[in-house]
Amino acid sequence: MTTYKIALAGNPNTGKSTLFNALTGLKQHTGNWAGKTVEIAKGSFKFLNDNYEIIDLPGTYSLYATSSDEEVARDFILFKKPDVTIVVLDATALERNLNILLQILEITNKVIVCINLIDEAERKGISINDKALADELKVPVIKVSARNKQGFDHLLNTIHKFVHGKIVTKFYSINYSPELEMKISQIEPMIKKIVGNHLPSRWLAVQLLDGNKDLVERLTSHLSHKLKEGQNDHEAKFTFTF
Ligand SMILES: Nc1nc2c(ncn2[C@@H]2O[C@H](COP(=O)(O)OP(=O)(O)O)[C@@H](O)[C@H]2O)c(=O)[nH]1
Ligand SMILES: [Mg+2]
Repeated sequence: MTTYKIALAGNPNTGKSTLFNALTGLKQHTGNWAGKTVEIAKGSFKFLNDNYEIIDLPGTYSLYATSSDEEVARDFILFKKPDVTIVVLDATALERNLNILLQILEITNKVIVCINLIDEAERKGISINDKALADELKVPVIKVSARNKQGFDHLLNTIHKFVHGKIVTKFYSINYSPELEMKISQIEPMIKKIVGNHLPSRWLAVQLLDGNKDLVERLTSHLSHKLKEGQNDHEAKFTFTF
């Protein structure tokens, strides 16, 4: 039985924990992210002969890592490389939720969008064109109500297809200004030489151009740790303490 890793990410109050609880039931526990006071819940469930380990990341409005919550959410997606990151959006405030979605789509190409609180949206007369969003972003978009377990079959089957390679998605490239795009095209190949396909080189290029010093330090320690240990896997440094 293969175990796949799923991360739940999104703004606070979008129903991530409700979805997490509905999927995992009692198979869950909480712990702190290594060296941080940020609490994360971890749980598991089985579906069609596969085992899933699911992490309820702290809710954040961005991934700029200006708070511990944002740093933990970003580092998990970046270094733990979940097989799927489910970005949970609030159907009643979709526009406000798109910022975090785009940021995540620049960091990982393994995204399923889950539009939650669909019951509440329907009650308010809001209808969501999930197909248009899926076409635009080129990732699966599933409408659910975590509270009523509505849309779960669709969600679980999509996760199954995703981890078995039957759905393949790409990074979403935001087109920046010509000046920025030129700089990106100059430094991205150099970054790619160092990180290969392990880390998202275009996103890293943008972060470096943005002067994200914290990330440079993080990467330096990540890469030097990797060299020291002689390992090509990113597990050791970023662990949970339970
Ligand atoms: N109507 C409705 N409320 C929901 C749904 N999912 C979550 N909620 C409610 O939304 C609030 C925030 O949910 P929570 O899971 O704590 O969000 P989190 O901050 O993203 O973990 C709670 O009051 C939930 O009961 C849903 O599908 N429909
Ligand atoms: Mg929560």
